[in-house]
Amino acid sequence: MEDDFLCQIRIMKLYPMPESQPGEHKDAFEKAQTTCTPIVMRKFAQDWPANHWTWNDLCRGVGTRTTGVRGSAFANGQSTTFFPKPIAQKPIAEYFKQLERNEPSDERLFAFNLRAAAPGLEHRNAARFRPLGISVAEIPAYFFGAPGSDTRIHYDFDWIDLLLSHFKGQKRVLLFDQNQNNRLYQIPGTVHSAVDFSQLGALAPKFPLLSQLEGYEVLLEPGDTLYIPKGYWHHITYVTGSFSITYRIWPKSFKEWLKTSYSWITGGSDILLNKLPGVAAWQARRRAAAFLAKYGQPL
Ligand SMILES: O=C(O)CCC(=O)C(=O)O
Repeated sequence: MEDDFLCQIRIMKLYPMPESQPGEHKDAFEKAQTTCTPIVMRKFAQDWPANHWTWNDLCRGVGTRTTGVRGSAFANGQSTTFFPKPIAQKPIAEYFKQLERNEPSDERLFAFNLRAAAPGLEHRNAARFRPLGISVAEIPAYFFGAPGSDTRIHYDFDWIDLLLSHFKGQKRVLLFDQNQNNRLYQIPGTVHSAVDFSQLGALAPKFPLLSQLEGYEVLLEPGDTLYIPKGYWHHITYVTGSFSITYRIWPKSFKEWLKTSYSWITGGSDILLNKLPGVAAWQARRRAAAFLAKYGQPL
């Protein structure tokens, strides 16, 4: 993983994420949101219940429930709303124990509803954002990962501001703004890049524009909250077994509401359409042709 990290900083230009310390968060966040610049608010979620759960609390909370764990598998040509498919079914507590032992693997829980799986734990945090002057949707979207697993680089299709609060171990996050779309080899009509960031060493010669890429890099520690402005690409590498929860900030203006609602409608139709026979393959062919026309190389 260290090699992967060194490889990323060698290939592209990565700046340290702007950050704020306790006591500075409100002003720093307001400025960040106004300028659409990311910021890591150190220790913002330090006092949240989730920051005090032990792996045992989590295991007890989920009891004997099982779930499908997802892998880091990277495949091109997926639809905009692509959701990684489970690679194995297993008892959730068994998976948490693997994370506690820091066993390297590809296994992740992506946008996982821990509130449904462990209803006895305290999941409500929306009110904790009020000091920042914002309101967030109380959706329990948790992200768990084993050391070495990664979340494919993408931006969220609903074009909304995100707050990622992190717990337990460490994860490394890279962020890139929308000016970097071409340098990231965005697959036309999707929120995905053609570049598998976990294989950069091998892939860099195939994607020369990566050398012009500029973005931010941060190592999240337990209790940190990262503000990811709408449209920012994110790539996440789990350094140790850890988890986060992401909150979506309700849009403030009518125009923003329209854009987010439109994205949900188009995203929802995309999911439904892709279930029809032949549609996913037809869309993949169209995207491959558009990619070839744009970058002069096959997807
Ligand atoms: O932390 C992760 O693994 C993924 C987070 C993410 O993609 C999101 O919050 O949109």
